[in-house]
Amino acid sequence: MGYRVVVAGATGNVGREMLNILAEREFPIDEIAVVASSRSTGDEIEYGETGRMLKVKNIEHFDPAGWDMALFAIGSEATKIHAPRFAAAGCTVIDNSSLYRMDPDVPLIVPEVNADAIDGFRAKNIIANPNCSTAQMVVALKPLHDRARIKRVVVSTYQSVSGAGKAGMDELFEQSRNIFVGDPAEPSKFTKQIAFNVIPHIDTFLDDGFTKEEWKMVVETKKILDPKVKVVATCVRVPVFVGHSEAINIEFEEELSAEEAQSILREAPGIMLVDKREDGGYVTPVECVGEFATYVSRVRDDPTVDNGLVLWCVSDNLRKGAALNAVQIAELLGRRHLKKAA
Ligand code: 2RA
Repeated sequence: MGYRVVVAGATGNVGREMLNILAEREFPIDEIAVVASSRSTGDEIEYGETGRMLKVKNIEHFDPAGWDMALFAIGSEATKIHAPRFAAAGCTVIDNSSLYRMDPDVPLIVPEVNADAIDGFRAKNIIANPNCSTAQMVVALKPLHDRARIKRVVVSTYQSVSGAGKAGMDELFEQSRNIFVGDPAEPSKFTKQIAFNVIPHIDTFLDDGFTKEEWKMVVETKKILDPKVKVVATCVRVPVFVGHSEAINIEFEEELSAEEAQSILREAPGIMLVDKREDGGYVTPVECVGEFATYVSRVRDDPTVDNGLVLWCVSDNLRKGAALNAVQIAELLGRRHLKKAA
C-alpha cells in the first residue's frame, strides 16, 4: 500500500525533477496528481520515464482532502495561498519555496543532516526544503562538523542558470547563440549578460550589501546544522546550465587534517569523494547532472588559519538542491510518521 501524492508546479524545472525522482526511487505511490497554475491546466506530463502520462490539474480547483502529501515547487506567492489550504486539509506540504524556511514552527530538513527535526512538522503540517546552495553545502559540512566542530565557513558559489528556472536556461542558450551569430545579446532574466560572463548577484539586495541568496546560506545553515556556525557567502551566477559548485573554506575548533577529512567524507551519507590530486581528478558541474550525490573534491589544508580546510563541492541543483531533497523528506516522513501497512 502506498501514498496519495500531489506534485504542485509539475511543469517547472524542479517539479519535473520531482516526478522523475519519485519514479526513479520507486516511491510507494497509490495515486499521483500533478497540479499547476491555470496556464498549464490540461497539459500532459510523463511520470518519470514510465510512459505513464499525467494530466495537469488547476491547483486553484484542486481539493487536497484525502491526499497524504504534496511536494510544492510553485514559488512563494502561490505557496502562500495554497500551502496552508493543503496543510489544513491534512495533506502534509513539503515546500521548495523560501516562504516557510525560517518559520520556527516549520522544520527545515536535509535528511543526511537533521532528520530528527522533522518530528516538529505537525505544528503547521508543513516541512521546508532548503535553498539549493545551502543543501549541498550542509551535506558536505555535517560529517566534518561532527568530528571537529566548525567555527566559521567562507563560501563562494558558482551557481548554474537552472537555479533561475527555465527562463534562465533559455537566456543562456539564446545569448550564446546570438553572440556567435553577431546578434544583440540583451539581458532580460539576469541583470547583465550571462553568456561568457559571471554575475556576482543572485536574488535581491539587502540593506547590508549582501544578497538574499547569501543571507539564505547563512541563516539556513544555522537552522539546519548548528546556530553557532558562522557563515559568510558570495553567490555568483555562472554560464552553466545545471549544477552548482562551491569553494568552501572551513575553520574548525579542533585540528582536522585533509587526509582525515577525506576519510570521513568517503564514508559520509550523500557524499561522493572524488579527490585524486591529478589532472581531471575532481568533479565539475556537467558530470553531476542527473546524479543523486553531492560531490566533494580538492580537499586540502588551509595554511593561513588554525585548523582550516578548503574544499570544492558540486551537486545537481535541481536534484539535491531541490527535488531530490524534497523526495528524501517525503521518504523520511513516510518512514517516521505516515506509515502505511505493506
Ligand atoms: C538560484 N537559489 O540558484 C536559487 C534557486 N533556488 O537562483
